[in-house]
Amino acid sequence: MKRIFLTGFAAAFLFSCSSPQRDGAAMATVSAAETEIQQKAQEFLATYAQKYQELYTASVEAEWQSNTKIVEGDSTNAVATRRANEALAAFTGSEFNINHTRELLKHEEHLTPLQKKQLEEILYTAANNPQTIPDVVKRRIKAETEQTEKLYGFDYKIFTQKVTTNDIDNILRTEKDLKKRQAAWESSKEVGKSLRTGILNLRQLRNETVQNLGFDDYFTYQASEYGMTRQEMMDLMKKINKELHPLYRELHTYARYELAKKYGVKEVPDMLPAHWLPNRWGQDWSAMVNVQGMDLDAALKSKEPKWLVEQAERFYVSLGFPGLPRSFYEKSSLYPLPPNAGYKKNNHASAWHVDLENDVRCLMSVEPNADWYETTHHELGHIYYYMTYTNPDVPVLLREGANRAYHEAIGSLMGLAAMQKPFLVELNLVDANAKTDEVQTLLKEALSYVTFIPFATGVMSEWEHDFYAKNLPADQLNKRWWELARQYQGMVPPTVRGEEFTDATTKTHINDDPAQYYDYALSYVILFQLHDHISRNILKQDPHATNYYGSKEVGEFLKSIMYPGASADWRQMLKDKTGEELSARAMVDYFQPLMDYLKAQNKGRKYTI
Ligand code: X8Z
Ligand code: ZN
Repeated sequence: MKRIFLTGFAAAFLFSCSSPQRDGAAMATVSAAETEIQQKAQEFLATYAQKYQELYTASVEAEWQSNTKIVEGDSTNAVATRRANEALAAFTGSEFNINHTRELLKHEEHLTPLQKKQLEEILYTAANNPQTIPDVVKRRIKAETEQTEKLYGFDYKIFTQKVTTNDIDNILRTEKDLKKRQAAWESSKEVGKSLRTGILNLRQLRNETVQNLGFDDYFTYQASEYGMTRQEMMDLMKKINKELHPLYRELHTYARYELAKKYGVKEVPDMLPAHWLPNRWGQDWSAMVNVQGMDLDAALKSKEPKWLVEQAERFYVSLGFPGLPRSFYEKSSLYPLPPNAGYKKNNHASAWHVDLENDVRCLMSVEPNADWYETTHHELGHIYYYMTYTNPDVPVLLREGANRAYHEAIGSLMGLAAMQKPFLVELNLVDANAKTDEVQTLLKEALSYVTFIPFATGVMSEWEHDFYAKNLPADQLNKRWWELARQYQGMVPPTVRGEEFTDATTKTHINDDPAQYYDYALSYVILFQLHDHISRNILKQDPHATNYYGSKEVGEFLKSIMYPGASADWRQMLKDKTGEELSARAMVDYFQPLMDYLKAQNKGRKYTI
C-alpha cells in the first residue's frame, strides 16, 4: 500500500466573515470580495500547509521506525510514534482549523478551484482526528500502533519451525503435499487470534472519530474521498464483480479440476479448499500455471534481490522518468532481515512519501521471484507518482493520487507490462526464440488479475462494509468472512474455522489500511483502461504482447496523469486520457480470448458457482 497518515493548527489566524455585497456597483464589489477571500484563503492555506508538512514528516518518520524495527518488549518506537501521531492529530483536527476551513468554504464561489480542493482536503483529514473528542483520537492512535506491532511482530511457526511470510508463500506456491500445504496455510492464520480484540476496539474508535464530523461510519468516510457514498461504492463493486463473473466462474471450475489432479484427489470438491491455492487468501492464483519458455521464477532465481529493484527503476527511467534519488537506496528497507537480526519488520510491501518532498522510501522484503518482481514495479509506481506530483504546481496538501485507486494503478500497470513476453525478451529473461503458448500466458494473467476481483470487490469490501457500517456482531467475524469467501470466491477453509480465529485480520490491510481495499479492485479496472489505451493508441501493439521499454511517449502519457496529483478531477482525467468513463470493459475485453479455451477445458465439468 501506499502510506498516507491522516491525521491540525493553532495559529492566530483571524478570519472575518463578511458576506459579499449584493448592492450597487456589483461587479467591482464582487471582485473585491473575491480578492479578499482568496487572499485570506491563501494565507490560511500557506500557514496550515507549512505546519502540516512539518508534523506529517515527523509522524511518517516515526511510523517508519515502528514498521522497520519491531523489537519485542521495547516500546521506544511505539511511544515516539504515538507522540508524533498525536501532535499531527491535534493540529489537523483542531477546532480552530475546522472552523476556519468551514468559514472559508462558505464562500466557495469566490475561491479558486485549487483553494477549494485544499480546504476540502483539510476537512477530510480533520474528520479522522477531531479534537472535539481528543481522547477518542488518542486512544485510536494508541490502538493502531499496538495492532501494527502485534501483526508484524508475530512469530510464524510451522509446527515448531520458525518461518517468515515469504517462506509460507513459497510453500503455498510450490508444495504438492496437501498436509504440508495445510500446515503452512494454518500457520499463516494464527496471527489472527491475537488481533481480534484490537480490531474490535479499532472499529469502535474509527467509527466514533469520523462520526463526530458527521460521517455515518468509517467505511462511509473512506468512500467519501472518491466523492461517493457508501452505497454507491458497494454498487460499483457489485457491478465490477458481475462483469467479471463469467470469466471467474470458468477459472474456478478449471482450478478445482486441475488442482484435484495435481494433488491426487479423486473427488473434485465443489468449493476450492483455501489451502489448495497458491496464496494465503486465494487472491492470486497465477503460480498455478507455469508457461513453458516463460518461467520467470527460474529466470530470476540466480539474480540478486537488488537486481529486481534496480531493474524496475531502469524500466521507469527508460520511459523518461528520472533515476531514484540516492536517499531512496540509503533510507529504504528493501530486503528481508537476517534471521538473527533480533527484531522484525513489516512484511508487506509499501511505499512512503516521508516529507511530501524528495524523501521517498520503500519497505519491502524482496526475494528473487516473479511475485517480488511484480511487486517492485508496483511499489516504484507509488514512488514515481510521489516524485512526479512533487512539483511547484501541486500544493503540498494535494500531493496524492487523482484518487487512491490511481495511485495503486500506475505501479500495477507497470507490473503487468513488465511481465509481457516482448519486454521479458528485451531483458533476456525469456529466450527470443522460445515458443510460448499465448493462451497459457493469458490464463496465467487471468489467474492473477481476474481471481483478485471477487476477493477485493466481495470478500474484503463487503466484510469491511459490514464490520464498520453494519456493526457486524463480534461473535460473527469469522463466520461472515468465510460466508463471503464461499459466496464470492467459491472457497472454503480446510477445517471449520470458529470464532477463536479472526481470519480477516491476517490480511494486513484490515488492520492498517482500513475500509479501502476496493481501491485495488478499482485500480485493476483503471489499469486495464490505461493499458488498452497505451497499447492500441500509443504503441500500436497488441495489448497482450507489448513492450513499453524505452517509450518516451508512454512516459509522457503517464506523467500527464501523475503530474497534477489530487488537483485533478479523477473522473474527468479518465475521460480525457482514455475517452472512457470508469469501466471494466477493457479488462473484460483483454481476457475475452480465454473464454473459449476455458469453456472447452471445462466441458462436461460441474460448475458450482
Ligand atoms: O498491498 C498491495 C501492494 C502494496 S500497496 C503490494 N497490493 C494488494 C495486496 O497485496 O493485497 C497490491 C495488489 C493487492
Ligand atoms: Zn500499492
